[in-house]
Amino acid sequence: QKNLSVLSIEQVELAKMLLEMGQTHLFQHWSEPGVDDDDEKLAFFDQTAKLNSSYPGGLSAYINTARELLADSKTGKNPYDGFSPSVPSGEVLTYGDDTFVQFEEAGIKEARKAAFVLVAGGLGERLGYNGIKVDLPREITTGTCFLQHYIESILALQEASCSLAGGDSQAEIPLAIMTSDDTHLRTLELLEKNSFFGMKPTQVKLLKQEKVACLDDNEAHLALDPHNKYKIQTKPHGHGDVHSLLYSSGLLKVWHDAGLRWVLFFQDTNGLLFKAIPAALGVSATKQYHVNSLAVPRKAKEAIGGITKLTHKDGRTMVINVEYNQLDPLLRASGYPDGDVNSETGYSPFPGNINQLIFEIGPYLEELTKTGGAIKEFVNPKYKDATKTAFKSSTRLECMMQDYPKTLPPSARVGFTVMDAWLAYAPVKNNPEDAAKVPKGNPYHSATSGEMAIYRSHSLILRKAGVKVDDPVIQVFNGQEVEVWSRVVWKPKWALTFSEVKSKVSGNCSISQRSTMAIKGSNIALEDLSLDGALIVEAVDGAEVKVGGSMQNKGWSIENVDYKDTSIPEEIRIRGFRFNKVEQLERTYTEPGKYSLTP
Ligand code: UGB
Repeated sequence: QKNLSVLSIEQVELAKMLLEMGQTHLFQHWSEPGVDDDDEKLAFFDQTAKLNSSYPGGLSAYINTARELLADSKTGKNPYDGFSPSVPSGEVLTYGDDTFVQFEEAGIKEARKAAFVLVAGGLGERLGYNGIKVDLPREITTGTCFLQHYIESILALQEASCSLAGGDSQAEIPLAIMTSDDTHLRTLELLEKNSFFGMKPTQVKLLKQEKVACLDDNEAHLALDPHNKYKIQTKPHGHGDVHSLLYSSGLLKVWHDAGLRWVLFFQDTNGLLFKAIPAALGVSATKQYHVNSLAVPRKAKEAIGGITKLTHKDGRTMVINVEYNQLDPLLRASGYPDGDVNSETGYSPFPGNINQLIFEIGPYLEELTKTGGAIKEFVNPKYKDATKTAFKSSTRLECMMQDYPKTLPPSARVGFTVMDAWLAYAPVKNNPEDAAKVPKGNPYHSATSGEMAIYRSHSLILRKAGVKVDDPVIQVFNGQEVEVWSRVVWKPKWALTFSEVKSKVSGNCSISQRSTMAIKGSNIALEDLSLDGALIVEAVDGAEVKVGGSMQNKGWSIENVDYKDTSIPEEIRIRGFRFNKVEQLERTYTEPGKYSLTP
């Protein structure tokens, strides 16, 4: 039998601290020391040590903050007390104009000094998908999953940036992925099974976030696990953990010492994000922003945070994301009786935060050295009744990565960049049932809309580059009415920027609405192509392919599927459609050389 005498001094000190902080209930059911000192009790000490070390300031700081926040919540204190909201001004970009093209160029130049951080610790409860979200296909024309697309985008940026720097730069853009117990193993498996989708394994670092202790009441008594009374119940702390992890793992310092200048944060299921990265990074570099948040026009009450300027009575101001459930009450309490409403533009005057953040590494590391990566937290207890004395179930502190600027001094350069939603934002967050209930005109943020948005974006970009792309038709899938454009997709290495797209399209090109086109290769040029059907072209690096002429075939038709039909794989039925691949022209070029593909 094991004995509690094996405990380290730190573990004993930690237990003393818990007793002093009013947490005796954690031990009350324990037998005398020396009796029944079994594995469960030892595991309790291991767990508390872990909870203590993974939280900046340790468990005592966690309990103190929890008491303060729970007291504020009980009295109904407004977290924005003393602040009044107003519409901030930021960089508003128009896709394809000269300014946009210049920003894209500046961004590509900077990319080799960037590191990417994907926050992928969330289970996606709103989507209700059984797997990890980064394993979902971004679109089913090629079947490429989100993680593969993200990695291919970063590799394409790396290559474009290095060749702009003269080709002699060997920069590798690092990718860190924040996982959690819910996603870690499956993320690692996905990467390993697919040889890291072409990245060097050393280029990718997984940082696992830990859950935090649950709280039973307003006194911040830590909650015991209902199934194991020698274990503290834990729940996720939120994506804000990414800052303390980058700091405590030492990774941020490694990047800084390697001369990197930017860190870009992004979320698990936005299939359009990388269309916005070059220009947004260009804005950061040109405007020398310490913090740059990407935003899109936002419909009032849409479930994404609003970027807001907050001015305090004492004169302090900050530009910050105000979460969707707080923006409306804040406005109502500040002299806007109608709350969050659309203006004459049809959108809320507060741009929508898409949680794509670009930080300059130097000032970021300096700040984290002071804070250890701790950022402002919040608590959201569900009370049993209006006396607010008891909770329906245990709660915990939470934090969001976009709250980082809240602790910055006024001298920090915090800006934001607004881009068209059709270009930059198509998250997959809602299950079909909830998406079908979204008020008409507001985005569904579902697997259906997420995929259709990719086709729309590619079609619109081609149109801007001079290709005649037919208008979309309206169709209903899983109860959601969406625009169906030609199913056009290309690999990131084909084109990252508008200039690159334009350089690969020439003459009179046209694509009919019923067409499908997948371009999988970097050197594929479209010249006088008229497509009415399905065309799939793949080419290795070094193969130069010219595609042109009038191509017609039966193509791929779209079939409705019902999300309730469990005979169909989940990743398909959540989008409400699949393709019937009747006929296509498909060519794969495996050897370097010059080729011409005509009907
Ligand atoms: N995530 C983690 O990595 N760990 C966690 O503990 C939790 C989440 P959600 P949310 O873009 O539409 C955000 O749940 O938090 C990852 C912004 O706060 O999809 O409801 C998770 O894996 C909001 O302002 O989103 O809302 C995922 O990649 C708005 O911008 C990411 O964090 C909204 O996103 C986001 O998690 C949006």
